[in-house]
Amino acid sequence: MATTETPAAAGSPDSRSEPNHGLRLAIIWFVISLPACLLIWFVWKPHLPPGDMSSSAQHQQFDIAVLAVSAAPVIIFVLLYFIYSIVVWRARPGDDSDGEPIYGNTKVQVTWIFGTTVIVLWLAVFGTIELVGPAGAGAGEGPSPIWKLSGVQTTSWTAGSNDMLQVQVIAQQWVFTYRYPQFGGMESTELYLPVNTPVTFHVTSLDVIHSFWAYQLGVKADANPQVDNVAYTTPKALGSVTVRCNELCGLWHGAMYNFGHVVSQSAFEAWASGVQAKEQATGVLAALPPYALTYDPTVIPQLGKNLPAVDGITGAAGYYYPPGDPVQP
Ligand SMILES: [Cu+2]
Repeated sequence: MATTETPAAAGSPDSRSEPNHGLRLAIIWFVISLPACLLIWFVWKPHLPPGDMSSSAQHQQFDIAVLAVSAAPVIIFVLLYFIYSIVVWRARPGDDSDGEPIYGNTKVQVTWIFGTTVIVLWLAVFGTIELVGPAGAGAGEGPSPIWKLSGVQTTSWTAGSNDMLQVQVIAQQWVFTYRYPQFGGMESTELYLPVNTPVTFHVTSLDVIHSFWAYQLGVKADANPQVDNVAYTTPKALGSVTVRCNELCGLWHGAMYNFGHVVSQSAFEAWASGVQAKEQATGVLAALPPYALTYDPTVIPQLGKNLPAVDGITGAAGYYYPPGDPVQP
């Protein structure tokens, strides 16, 4: 490439003094990437799913925003290079010459290997830290996670303490029931949670596979029969939560949803003790199976008995495969 005087090169970029394409690309890339990242972080992030209603939701929102900020400059570079090539390096009319043969370019190769290595290592390190640091991804952490729990595991729960609230999520076709072992094992079809309280979900199923997805809490945990799937979160704001089944579980899977409420600690305590007292008085508590981390519907002593039906507060009591039921396993 000592000379550019050959007639065949007339009209091609070689016939002019080449601008520094690398520098040009870098400047354009930076000028587009910087505002894009700022927009993602400061404008888009507050609206990213699943919101910021719990500790796990906040961390998921943060993770998605960090990954978007990491991805944007890469995507911008790819598209920029694509457009720049079409505009600047396209063959001019009448130019039928071949491109110059190229035998490697150490600078490009080293840059490529270095750049892709940095990106992949960054994603691996960030992903690992974010799985461990903020106490899990919102599901599947197990009963004894490798990080320190943000509250104390106790057999009772009182407002204002650092006790972790235990909530058992019992899925069955096609309803979720919530059981509160620290309140006498009372059950409700409505999920109530106290704000700013670390919560342990024990998710299980009575029949087929389901999945407990409390969207705004950033919690999604598989509900499998005979399995106690543990997930942790801390609700950070008052409001309502959509709970959906996220595993195809039969005909009415799409209708398997209800709503949860994050309320103040005192309001929660009043509600939970109230339901407990009511279920004690009506005999629901006595009729429910003893609290366990998993339930086998075929060996529950109450099987087939007529459980007291009390409007609005009975849940898993609704259906435990009575004997002779055609779907009994
Ligand atoms: Cu389901």
